Amino acid sequence: METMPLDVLLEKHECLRLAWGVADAAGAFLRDERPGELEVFSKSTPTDVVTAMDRASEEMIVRRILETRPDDGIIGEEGSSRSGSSGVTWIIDPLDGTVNYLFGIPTWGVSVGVHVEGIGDVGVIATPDLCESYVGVRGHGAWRIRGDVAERISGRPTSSLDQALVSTGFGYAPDRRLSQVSVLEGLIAHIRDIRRTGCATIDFTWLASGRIDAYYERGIHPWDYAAGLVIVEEAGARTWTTSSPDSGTTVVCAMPAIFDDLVARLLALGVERGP
Ligand code: LIP
Repeated sequence: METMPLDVLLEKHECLRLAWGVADAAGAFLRDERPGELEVFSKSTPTDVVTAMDRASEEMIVRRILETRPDDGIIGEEGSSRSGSSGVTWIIDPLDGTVNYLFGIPTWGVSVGVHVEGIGDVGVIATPDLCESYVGVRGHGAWRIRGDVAERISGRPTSSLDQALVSTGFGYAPDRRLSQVSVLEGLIAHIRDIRRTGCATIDFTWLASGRIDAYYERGIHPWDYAAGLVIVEEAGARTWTTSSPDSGTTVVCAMPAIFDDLVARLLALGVERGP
C-alpha cells in the first residue's frame, strides 16, 4: 500500500492545503458542536437546528477561503455564491447528508471541490463520524486520510455488472422518488445488491475506496459532486454526467469493466428522465 505524510500530499496543488484546512475544520465543527438530543426536539425544530449548523459551516468555509484568496469564485449550497476573477472556483457542500446528521447516522460529510478554469482539479471530502477524509488531486491520485497519513486508494476491480454493489440516492419530491424507484426496479435483478447511504459525497468516497462498485443518481447539484468526481476519477473510475433544466444533473460513476454495461442499462431505463 502506497502511503505518504499528509503534509507532503498537501503540497501537490496550490489550493489543496486550504481546501483540506476548511473541510477538516468544518467537519470538526459539525461533529463537535452537534446539538445533543436532536431527535427529542419538536417536529420542525431539529431541521432548523440542522439548517443553522449547515449555514454556520458554509460561512466558516467561505470566510477562510476569501481571507486567503479574495479573487476566487464560490459556489455554495447555502447561498454564498459569488463570481471571481482568478479562474479558480470553490464548490462547497458544507453539510451533505443532512437527514443522516439529524438522525445521528454517521454517513454525512463536508465536500470542497476546486475548479481551475472550469476543470475539477482538487476534491476534499471530510467524513468526521467515520474518522477518515478523502483527497483527490488531478494527476496525483486519490487518497484516504486517517490521522496524519495519506493512503493511496483505488476502486475494486469488479469484472461484471451482476457482481456489482451499486449505490444510489433519491430526491425529496414524491413523484421524483417514484420514478427513481422504477429505474431501480429495472436494475436490481442485474446487480449484486443496492446500497443507499443518504449522502452523495459518501457514495463517491466509498466508490473510490472499493466499498462499492458504482454509484448513480439523478437530480444532484455541483456541490454534491464537484469534489467527488475528482476523487473517483483519480481512483480509476469512469464517470458520465448529463444535465437538464428539469432533472438537474444525473451522474453515473463505475469501475471501467462495468461502466458501459451500467450506463447502457440505466439509459434504457430512462435514468436521466422523468419528473
Ligand atoms: C442528500 C444527497 C443525496 C440524496 C439525499 C440528499 P442533503 O443531500 O447527498 O445524494 O440522495 O436524499 O438529497 O439534502 O442531505 O444535503
